[in-house]
Amino acid sequence: TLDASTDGAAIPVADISGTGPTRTPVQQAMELARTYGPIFNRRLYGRDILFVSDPDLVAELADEERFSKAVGPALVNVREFAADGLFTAYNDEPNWAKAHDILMPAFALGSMRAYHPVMLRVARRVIASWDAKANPAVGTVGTAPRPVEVSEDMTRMTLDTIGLAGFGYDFESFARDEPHPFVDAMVRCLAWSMKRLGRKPGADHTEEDAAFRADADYLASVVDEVIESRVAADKDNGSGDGTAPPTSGGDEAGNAQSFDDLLGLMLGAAHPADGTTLDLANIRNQVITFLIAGHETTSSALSFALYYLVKNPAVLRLAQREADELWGDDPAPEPTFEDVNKLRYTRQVLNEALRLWPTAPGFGRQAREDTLLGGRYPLRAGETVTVQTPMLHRAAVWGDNPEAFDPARFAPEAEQSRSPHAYKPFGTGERACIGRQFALHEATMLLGMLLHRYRLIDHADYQLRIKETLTLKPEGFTLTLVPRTPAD
Ligand code: MNH
Repeated sequence: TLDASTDGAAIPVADISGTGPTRTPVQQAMELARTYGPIFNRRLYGRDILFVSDPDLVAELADEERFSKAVGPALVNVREFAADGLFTAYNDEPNWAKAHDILMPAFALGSMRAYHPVMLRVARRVIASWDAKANPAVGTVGTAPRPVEVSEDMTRMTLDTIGLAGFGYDFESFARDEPHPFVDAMVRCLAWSMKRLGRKPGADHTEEDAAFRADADYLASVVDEVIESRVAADKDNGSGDGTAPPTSGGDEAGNAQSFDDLLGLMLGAAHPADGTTLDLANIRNQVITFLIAGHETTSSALSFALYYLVKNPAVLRLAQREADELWGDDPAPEPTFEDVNKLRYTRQVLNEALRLWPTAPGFGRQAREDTLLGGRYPLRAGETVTVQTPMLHRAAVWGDNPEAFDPARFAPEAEQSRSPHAYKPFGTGERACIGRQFALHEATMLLGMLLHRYRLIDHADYQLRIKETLTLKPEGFTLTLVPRTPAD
């Protein structure tokens, strides 16, 4: 395939067949990049993945005239349960453009205003849960605060948010001691998709595949419940045409949803150009796609941000000061939509966390025609390249100490002087993340509220351990909390 026998330059080959796949292929590929450089072929049992992390090469890969999204081997596996949903649809599958056009208005900047009340309502669930652990109940005075499981609680928050904001469905994750079963089944489906990439030819995987099928069927059954509960609510509202918002009477926080949420759009809206709607099979695929894409990566981004904050007290101080400037000593402020946009430094904290650990740690691009990447690496039409974002985000343009956590890298002046192609946590081009503003609004608000309210105590001197299931998340990260006083 790609070697010095062509006219182009040789691409190093890192053959890992001897050691076999690991449980942490992303971190392993980062090590390989440190050895082999910013372009290399990782070979496993004769199958190659071409990794690229050089900003100039990535700038080329981002050129939509020459390259487009590749649904690479990992996403082909995800298609087993998300099929032609937005994330995993092939570029030329008609349902991609159709769903994209119908759903885009729900992700325009202005729509975030409509999601704000729901996001706030769920943020308050985190605080109620953390308060209970920070302040041991009366009668237990003197007992130590109980630790919170950070990744699990961030997942409760983001799952409830996408459920309510997208579909008017309440997963009620904070009322459960264990994560909602949807989360476990989803994580196993993602892990199956990842492990399947490392299969040794000829080995028997019947059992794993049967377990995967059962999980995928369960996910589909949750989706059916989400859709059915909406259709039932619409009937109760006397509309019956699928277009009525789910909570037209307003929810417990008194915020009426006056816009069509994702499900409302999909069930009711006609395509702006041709007047057709999405079919039910595709709507199911979109619901499962949004329930997964809409919570898993945002949750982990928040967990990484909290991890770096407790390890960097000076940064934590700055972020706390920003929240304090907005909300003063009020222990229970009512953040407005505008407030969240003012949390600039807090947003930089999230950007920086996503630089070091982009929670969707790569994306695929494919050549539209035969081409030479960087003027020297030959690629054939259709050939897939994986942009290795964790290493792109540590390239020389990030300075001498790329491992240092420093949100000042995302100050406006710093951003202007850096190539936009050095930072791609949300992918690129027309297939880039549709939920970016949604994720950042939700995460920035919660982070601001948490920092304003609590002192975060790294009681166990947590050492970062990253769990990989296609996505990345800190594993076993716990904190204890002490309510802040004005003196803090
Ligand atoms: Mn999201 C695509 C990362 C939050 C819904 N997302 C992508 C891609 C990346 C990504 C990278 C591009 C993948 C590719 O090129 O193959 N997404 C993130 C990260 C966060 C995130 C790091 C949070 C932080 N994403 C969200 C949220 C939603 C969402 C929140 C929904 C509410 N993302 C999507 C969808 C796509 C996508 C849908 C596919 C878009 C398309 O191809 O049209």
